Amino acid sequence: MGHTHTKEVVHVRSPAPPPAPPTPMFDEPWRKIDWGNKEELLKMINRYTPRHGEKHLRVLVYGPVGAGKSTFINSVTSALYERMSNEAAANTSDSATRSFTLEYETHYIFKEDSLDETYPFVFNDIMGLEGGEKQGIHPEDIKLAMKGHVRDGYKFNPMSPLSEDSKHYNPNPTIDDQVHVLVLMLSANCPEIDHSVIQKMKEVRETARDLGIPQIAMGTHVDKACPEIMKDIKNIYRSKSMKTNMEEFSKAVGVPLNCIMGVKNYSEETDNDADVDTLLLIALKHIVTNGKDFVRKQAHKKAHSLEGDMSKLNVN
Ligand SMILES: Nc1nc2c(ncn2[C@@H]2O[C@H](COP(=O)(O)OP(=O)(O)OP(=O)(O)O)[C@@H](O)[C@H]2O)c(=O)[nH]1
Ligand SMILES: [Mg+2]
Repeated sequence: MGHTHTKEVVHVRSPAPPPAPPTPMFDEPWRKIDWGNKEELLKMINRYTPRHGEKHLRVLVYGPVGAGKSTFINSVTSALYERMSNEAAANTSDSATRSFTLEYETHYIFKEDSLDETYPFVFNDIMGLEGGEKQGIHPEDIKLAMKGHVRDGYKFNPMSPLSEDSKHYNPNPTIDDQVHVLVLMLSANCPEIDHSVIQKMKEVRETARDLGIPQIAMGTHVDKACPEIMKDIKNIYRSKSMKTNMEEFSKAVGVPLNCIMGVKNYSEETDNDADVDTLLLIALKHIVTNGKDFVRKQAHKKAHSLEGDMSKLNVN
């Protein structure tokens, strides 16, 4: 019997990629969230009724291009409605470098099943901040908006701020035209912010401080910032990278850590998620309580200065 030679076939496979290192996580979350407490949050939000002469609280949302400002307004509305809402036009791409929102617009949130009743808070959406002198919203326009000088429909011009002779300039803003809460929105998935954008934010924050307007910051895109958060949003305050991210964010923009909140906006979902809603409603609750305190303080100050004026009148 002769030898038969069988050819050995060797399958060459590319080596398996090394397993990804585990994402470092805290055993206990560094910030406690009462998941599944939506009803209580909704009650607290609904408890606010305007009582110092204001019709509503005005919330101004600002931040770099693509941070999720317009999507946040939609997401908060979706959390209140418990169904998706797309009130503010948001970008379909999350890697845009130019602002998608170009006009000043006030978003009213109608109560479900009501034709004309709205929630006592409104959101103003604006153009995104961009690096460089001639791009993105002019920081002066954000300051004018805070003081209530900007009318809806104003198309932002990166080259120059709104001028007093424009039809969109409101020379006599009322308490309802003024901003009561300033919300800075940054993507937690964007490791570096352009130096000139930081500078512009600083300018805006200083004006808000001088006007006494409360400031809150939000870290969006948390799902994209950490795989464990992507798997389960309840890991948001267990992820070590997220905490580092928020601490760096706090240092870079000068907002204390306890004024920064993480949120995941609705970007591709068709249905609500109770945990995503919880984070959005916690953010809204902070916005409303801060705005309420500010309006009360303003009313108190005004009453006291009037009292002072009256006593001067009595003396003379
Ligand atoms: N995965 C994820 N995507 C988000 C989140 N927030 C926003 N996005 C997406 O990011 C993109 C930009 O969102 P926008 O809301 O248009 O951002 P913006 O801040 O209004 O941007 P400008 O108007 O251009 O300044 C959109 O494609 C959103 O769907 C988030 O929390 N998670
Ligand atoms: Mg926008």
